[in-house]
Amino acid sequence: MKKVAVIMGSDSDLETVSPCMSRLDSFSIPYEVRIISAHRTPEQAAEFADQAAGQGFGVLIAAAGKAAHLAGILAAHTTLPVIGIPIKTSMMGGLDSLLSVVQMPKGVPVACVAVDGADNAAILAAQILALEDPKLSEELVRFKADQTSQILEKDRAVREQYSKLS
Ligand code: RP5
Repeated sequence: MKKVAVIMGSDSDLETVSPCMSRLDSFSIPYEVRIISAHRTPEQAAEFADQAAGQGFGVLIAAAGKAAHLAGILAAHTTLPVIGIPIKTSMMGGLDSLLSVVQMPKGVPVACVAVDGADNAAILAAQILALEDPKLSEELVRFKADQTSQILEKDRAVREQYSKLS
């Protein structure tokens, strides 16, 4: 199976990004984690993306906050799919990061998950890799079915506990 790169702009993003690694673990997807900054280590960002396809990566996940250009700079240097995670910020609650990730110019797409959406980034990466991996595809079907069962059970419990029918 191809690897996922989980790249963050700063070690201050690590706690927010860690659910991404947990979810990739749950699907037994191999991954590498890096701290590479679009602004502080721009050469490393370009070099990583330039070489990623040749090094066995299938999807790049890029988490960054504020002027969050990491996903964009990676996407500029690869044809692999890039998923951006906008990180919540103290000043604008992550709206700054969200717009920086999502407003890519025509020709250089980045898939953007929710602010702090590390878990969804991993699930989306799994869905991309599953296109060429029937076993992973089956795991995703099971994952969705489990999720549905859990919500149905919560619905049953809340109806039982709170409904007043007379
Ligand atoms: C971005 O700026 C990082 O991705 C981080 O979310 C934010 C703040 O970085 P630090 O100043 O905490 O290193 O580049």
